[in-house]
This record gives sequence, structure tokens and C-alpha cells, in this order.
Amino acid sequence: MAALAGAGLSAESGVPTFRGAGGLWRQYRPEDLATPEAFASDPRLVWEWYDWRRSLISKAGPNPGHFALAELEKRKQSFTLITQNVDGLEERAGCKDALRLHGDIWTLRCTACGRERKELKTPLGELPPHCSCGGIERPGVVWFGEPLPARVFAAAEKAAREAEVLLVVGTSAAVYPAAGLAWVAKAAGAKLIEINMEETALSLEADCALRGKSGEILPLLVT
Ligand code: BJW
Ligand code: ZN
Repeated sequence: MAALAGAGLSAESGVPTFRGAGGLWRQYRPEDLATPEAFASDPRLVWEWYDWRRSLISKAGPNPGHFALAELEKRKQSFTLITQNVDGLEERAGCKDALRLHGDIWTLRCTACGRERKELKTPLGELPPHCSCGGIERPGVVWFGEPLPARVFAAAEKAAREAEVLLVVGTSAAVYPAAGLAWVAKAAGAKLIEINMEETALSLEADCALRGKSGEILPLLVT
């Protein structure tokens, strides 16, 4: 069994999703900010968005959906959580081996020397933050147009291919290659169970579409 999670999983923790209501920050859409081009032209603006989100996440906690996934990981002999989220709430709920397709908002990476460091401070203070080498640091996340971490994606593809059931939780399934993992699983014979408040690009393909909040539905799957 595997699960592919998106921003909806953390919505009940108070972390805004990207698309739909609440997806805007000031007047910007995520597609305007989550790109290397946006960062190159205005690193301070992009960092203000990430600094705001880091502060929100630091005040939030895992919700019953995160805890249910951690419980599945503990109980099932074979269970892989694949997440598009960068907030780390899965780990805070007790998940040990989540595959992070889009990186980690708590990691900073130097654009000059490539050094990575964990930084949990919120707010960060000086924006953009700087590395000890003097270079500007960026969030350790994957932006549009950037490749996903190859080993993580390969492990996710393998888990999707081998799963008998794939839970697709709180994702609009609009961003690739992450969304493609559901098609990989389906093509290899998995049953797709979608848990989402709304219909998505994947709903018609799903063997079962459960409409509602993941924080309410996921705990029902582990009782
Ligand atoms: C609830 C709920 C509740 C609410 N309970 N449910 C044309 C076609 C296909 C692909 C492309 C294309 N043009 C360009 C591309 C590629 C592009 C892409 O997919 N673009 C699309 C927009 C079309 N992809 C990329 O660029 C990727 N890289 C790539 O392809 O590289 C190729 C390459 C190879 C070699 C060299 C170089 C390049 C990278 C994608 C990176 C995405 N990054 C972001 C930001 C991460 C950092 C950050 O957090 O800031 O990832 S964008 C953003 O979207 C974030 C998310 O992980 C991702 C997915 O969003 P998600 O999670 O689905 O959230 P929402 O908001 O969309 O949906 C929330 C859902 O929850 C909704 O359905 C709600 O109903 C539901 N919900 N409350 C249950 N309580
Ligand atoms: Zn550096």
C-alpha cells in the first residue's frame, strides 16, 4: 500500500493549499512565486512568502489525517508515504520514511556553494538569508521547471508500481511528475482511492472517490 499526499492533507492544520480558495498570497499565485525565475528577479519577495509560510507551519501541528498515515506506516508491513508537501508535518506525526518529492521548507541551500543547512527559526530575520560563504540562500524545495530529487522520485515510482492500493490524499493532481504516480500505480494494477473534498483530474480514474476532509476520512481507514 502507498499514499500520495498533497496540500489538502495539511489544510486542517491551518496550512493554506496552493490552488482554490486561500491559494493566493498578497496578489500572487503560487505559479508566480515557486519558480527559479521569480527568485532570480526578486529573492526578497519569494523569501517573504516562504518566511510567512514557515511561521504558519511552525505554529501548526499535525492533524488526525497525518496521524492516521503514521499509524498505517506502523501497522502495514509494506506502506510508503509519498508526499508533495514541504511542511514536515508527516514526521511530526510520527512518519519515519516519507518520500518528499518537492523538498523541505526547513532546509536552506546556498545558491553559490550548494551548502545545505537546517534552519527552524521563524521569522528568519534578514531576507534573503545568506550562507557563511556570502552567497544568497534559497528554500530547499523544488520549483516549477526544476527536476525532482532523482533517488526520491525513483523510490516513489517503485512504490507506486508495487502498491496494490494507492491512497491519493488532498491533491489536485495537477502538478507533474507527482500526479503521474497515480497513473503509474493504476497502470500496474493498483486500486486508486481518492480522498478529497472536491473532484480532481483523477476522480474519474479512481476506483473509489471519498469526498470529504482527509482529517476525518483517513482515521476511519485505520480503525
Ligand atoms: C482537501 C482538503 C481536506 C483541501 N481534505 N482534501 C504541462 C503539462 C504537464 C506538465 C507540465 C506542463 N507544463 C509544465 C509542466 C511541468 C510542471 C507542471 O506540472 N506544471 C503544471 C502546473 C502543469 N512541473 C514541474 O515543473 C516539475 N518539474 C519538472 O517537471 O521537471 C522536469 C525537468 C527535468 C529535468 C530537468 C529540468 C526539469 C516541478 C514541480 C514542482 C512543484 N512545486 C510546488 C512548490 C513546492 C515548494 C513549496 O511548497 O513552495 O509544489 S508547486 C505546488 O503544487 C507544490 C505542491 O506540492 C504542488 C501540488 O499541489 P497540491 O499538493 O496538489 O495542492 P493543491 O492546492 O493544488 O490542491 C489541494 C487539494 O486538496 C485540492 O484538490 C483540494 O480540493 C483538496 N483539499 N482541503 C482533503 N481538508
Ligand atoms: Zn555558500
